[in-house]
This record gives sequence, structure tokens and C-alpha cells, in this order.
Amino acid sequence: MPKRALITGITGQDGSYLAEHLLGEGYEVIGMVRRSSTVTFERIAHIQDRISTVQGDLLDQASMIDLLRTWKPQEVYNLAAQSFVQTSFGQPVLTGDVTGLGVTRLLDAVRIADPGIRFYQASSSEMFGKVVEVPQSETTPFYPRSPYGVAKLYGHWITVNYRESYDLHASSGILFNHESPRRGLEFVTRKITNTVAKIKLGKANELRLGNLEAERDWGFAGDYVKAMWLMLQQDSPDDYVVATGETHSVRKFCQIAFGHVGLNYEDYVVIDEAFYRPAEVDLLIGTPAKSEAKLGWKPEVGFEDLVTMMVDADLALLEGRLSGLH
Ligand code: NAP
Ligand code: F7E
Repeated sequence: MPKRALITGITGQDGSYLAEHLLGEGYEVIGMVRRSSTVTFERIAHIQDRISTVQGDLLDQASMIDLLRTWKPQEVYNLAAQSFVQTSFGQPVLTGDVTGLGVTRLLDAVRIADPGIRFYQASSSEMFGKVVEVPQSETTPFYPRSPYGVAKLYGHWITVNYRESYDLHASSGILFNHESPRRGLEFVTRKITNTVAKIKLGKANELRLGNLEAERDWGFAGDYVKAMWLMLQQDSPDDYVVATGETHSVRKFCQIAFGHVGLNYEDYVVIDEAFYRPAEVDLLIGTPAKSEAKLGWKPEVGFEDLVTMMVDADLALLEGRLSGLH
């Protein structure tokens, strides 16, 4: 019998890569999708005939108890969230409800429906925020700097709490930024690569950005979903940092992205106060030592390759050489 996994957030960047990975491992994949007036299946269109999508929402616990009882998955990957930091300042309560309390709703649904289910929580390096230690590891104290980071911290601790209180096989992956051609256009990496492609093709003439000095530990999403899966294959649940161990500034990202198409970023980037945040996370750099030692996980795509892969994909998309986000 193939294993069955439920992914919340399957329509997002990570959900689509994780679904592909689990299909490759021979899983039956169920994706929880929320009701919307237009369908948001762009990232999973190419595998839609190989997965089942079912309606449910992190805001509605009954929907999740119901679908766990009906589909009886052995593994649940909770990737759904209001995941954009900037939006979390404007919609802090919604972010807390979905990204924070939503985790409790799902964990409790697991406890009620089948406490034997293995559970993955998508925690975030945003929990380190104003970092108190460099690089950040599983033992670094947290100091979140946004309503999103605070909500993720709640999600992390409730995962630990359900593991300790009810003996759930619940793991928390503290993932640093990971990007891909499927990244949402509002995040800085994809905003840059998409605009670079537009400028190169004569469809835009400037790129408006906020803080160019912010530094992130950026990896490739396709690599990171493998770590999620590996966590649930371990005998015991645990917390793991997933990162590359390198950090680069937004400015450096711009330099490489523009340089890749023969342009100088200084000719096009315009600083716009609208993209500054009320509180910033200046520097993130993680150590993946535990993931490497215990999971045997290593990032495969390096920083420059990631940037150029994203620029090339955006060029292909805009030129009509790619039909979708895959
Ligand atoms: P994403 O592209 O923004 O996808 C978020 C997903 O959550 C979408 O499928 C969205 O559905 C779904 N969703 C939002 N609200 C929901 C609700 N109320 N009920 C059910 N589903 C809901 O995010 P991502 O980059 O793939 O990230 C996946 C997870 O990892 C998120 O939890 C994120 O916070 C976390 N994370 C991401 C990173 C990163 O660098 N990417 C790093 C650390 C942690 P719609 O399509 O309907 O909007
Ligand atoms: O910002 C700066 C901005 O929005 C990165 C999410 O996946 O990773 C992501 O959160 C940096 C910030 O990602 C613009 O101020 C400058 O310092 O791409 P971002 P994020 O906030 O790091 C973490 C790990 C998650 O968990 C989240 O879900 O770039 N920046 N100018 C800008 N950022 C944006 N978005 N737009 C700009 O114009």
C-alpha cells in the first residue's frame, strides 16, 4: 500500500515542490485547498491529475477533522499560512489566526482524528528576527520582529507542546528563506527576477525596492522540501534548522540578477520608502549542521545558480517559452 500524505498549502511554492517529491517517493498525495472565487492551481496544474484536492481551511477546525477522518493520511505537512511578512503588519490579527492559531486547530484535529499521524510544521527563520547569535541554530533564542514572526513562534511552540503533551510525532522545520521560479511575485527575490526580465524585454524601465542592505540566507525551495520529508522519516520527532550557511544582501541579489542579462542594477533600482518595514530583520544566517548530521540533508543549488535560474525562468515565462510555473 502506498503511504498517503496530506499537504496544507499545496497551491503555494513549497506545497507544489513537496507534492512532486512525495509523488516521486510513491506517495498518494492529498492537497487541502481553501475555497476561493477563482482557482489558484497554477503551481500544481502539471500534477493535478496525479493528486487529489480537498476543501478545508486552517480557520475551520471541523473541516480538517473531517478530512483527516475521511482520507486517513499517515503524514500531514502543514505548509499553509499567511506567509508574507509585510502583509502581517497590515493584517496582524488575520496572520495570528491563520499562521499561529491555525497550527493548533490542525494539531488538535490530528490528536482527535488519529494521534498516530506524523506531523510537520513549517516554522521559519523569521522567529530569530533581531538575531541574538550568529549563525542561528536550533538552540538560538528567538526574537521575532513582525506579527508573522510572532505567529510562527506560537506555531512552533504549540508543535513542541503537542509533541510533549500528547506524544505526537510532530516536528518543526525552522526553514530559512527558500526561493524558486514559483515564488510569489511579492517576495523580493521573485520581484527582482521578474522585473529584470521585464526590463530586458522592454516591458518595464525601473525596479522599486526598499532596504537593499537586508541580508538573507537564501536556498532553493526544491532542496528544502526534501528536508521536510526526511524529518517525518525519523524514528523520533525533533526540530531542525534548514539553511545554506551563507548570507547575501538584497543589493547583491540585484547585482547578480541584472548582471546575468548584461545590465547594471544601479541604472534601474529606485529606493521607495513604501517597501520599508516598521521593524526589519537585518541579517539571517543559519547553520544546517544538525540537518546534515541527522537527516543527511544538504542544499544542492548555490546562490548564484538560484538567482540565474529564476531570471532565466522569468524570461522564458514572459517570452511564452514556458506555459506555467513549473
Ligand atoms: P506561499 O507560497 O505563500 O503558500 C501559502 C499557502 O497557504 C497557499 O497554498 C495558500 O493558499 C495557503 N493558505 C493561506 N491561508 C490559508 C488558510 N486559511 N487555509 C488553508 N490554506 C491557506 O508559502 P510558501 O513559500 O510555499 O511557504 C510554505 C510555508 O512555509 C508557509 O507556512 C510559510 O510561512 C513557511 N515558510 C516559508 C519560507 C520561505 O522562504 N518560502 C521560509 C520559512 C517558512 P492560496 O493559494 O489559496 O492562497
Ligand atoms: O523580504 C527586503 C525586506 O519579503 C526579504 C517569507 O517566505 O522568508 C520570507 O520572508 C528582505 C526583507 O522575505 C523589498 O525588507 C527590500 O528584509 O522576500 P521577503 P522575508 O520577509 O525574509 C521567511 C523565512 C518566511 O518565513 C516568510 O514566509 O528583502 N526588501 N525591498 C524587500 N522585500 C520585499 N518583499 N519587497 C521589496 O520591495
